[in-house]
Amino acid sequence: MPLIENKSFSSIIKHDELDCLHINHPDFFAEICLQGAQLTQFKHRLQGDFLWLSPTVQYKQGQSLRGGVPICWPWFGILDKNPSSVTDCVNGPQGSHGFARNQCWELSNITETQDSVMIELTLKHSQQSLAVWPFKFELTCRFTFSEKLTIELITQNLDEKVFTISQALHTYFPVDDISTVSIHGADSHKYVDALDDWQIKHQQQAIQFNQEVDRIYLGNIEYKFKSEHECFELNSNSHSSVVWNPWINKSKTLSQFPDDAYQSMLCIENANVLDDVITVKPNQTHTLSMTLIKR
Ligand code: TA6
Repeated sequence: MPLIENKSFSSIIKHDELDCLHINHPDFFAEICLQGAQLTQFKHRLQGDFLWLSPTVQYKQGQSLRGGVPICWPWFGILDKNPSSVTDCVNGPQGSHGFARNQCWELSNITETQDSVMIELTLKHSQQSLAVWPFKFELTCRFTFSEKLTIELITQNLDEKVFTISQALHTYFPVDDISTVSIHGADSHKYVDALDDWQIKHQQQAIQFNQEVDRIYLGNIEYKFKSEHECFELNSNSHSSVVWNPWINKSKTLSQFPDDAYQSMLCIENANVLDDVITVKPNQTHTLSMTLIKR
């Protein structure tokens, strides 16, 4: 892989069945699996872990890893729960969260500086993808690592037809103890409760956890929550997001997930879903971006 040669901080290693990019910068460490362009670890010298990764994670071909930032594209969640503009683009019944997270992406750019590393991975249409989703596309994920984390998911329509997608950066965060976490920023926003017949509700105050939570929040939200005496701040350009913790019963059904792991993680997923789905015209692009800061 010529791109990786003569790089100061970046190298390719193998975890079980998967090739992973390791970034060993003096200030931070990051790991990205080429499968799914899935960021699995980002740890800063001073600020610690930005992400949660399952202690029982498996590096197997064709199977998303539990943790880090899975990329859900070109549909989010259960396909049939999407607007018809999204489901009409998909051939036949398909699994949750699209196919991008299970495909092998190409490493397309590495830029290293004294203070940061920028990595780009790219996924293009294939015979396999065209059978499921009959559109030509180029999907690029750009990671910028420094004292913060920025991720940009760029969809380019290479087809003659318009298409509509739902998508999410499905980020797993580490927490000391889920029962003590309060997530701020969503106060007074509407949300769809995926666990209560998809009813629309209003978030009164901070989001707290004493049961399974699986909610789609509407509008643009700047999330903040505390863990390990540090404050996580998550911003995005999207107008929908998902907050999820599986709690006790759902945890027992999840792959690569110890029964008690719900106590030390939560997901906040910057997304384009429901009324916020994205229609991309031929030769146009759309970028879903997020920035994660720890203070
Ligand atoms: O984003 C929340 C969610 O849709 C949950 O309902 C749960 O299914 C989670 O994603 C994980 O999905 P996965 O397919 O990665 O196990």
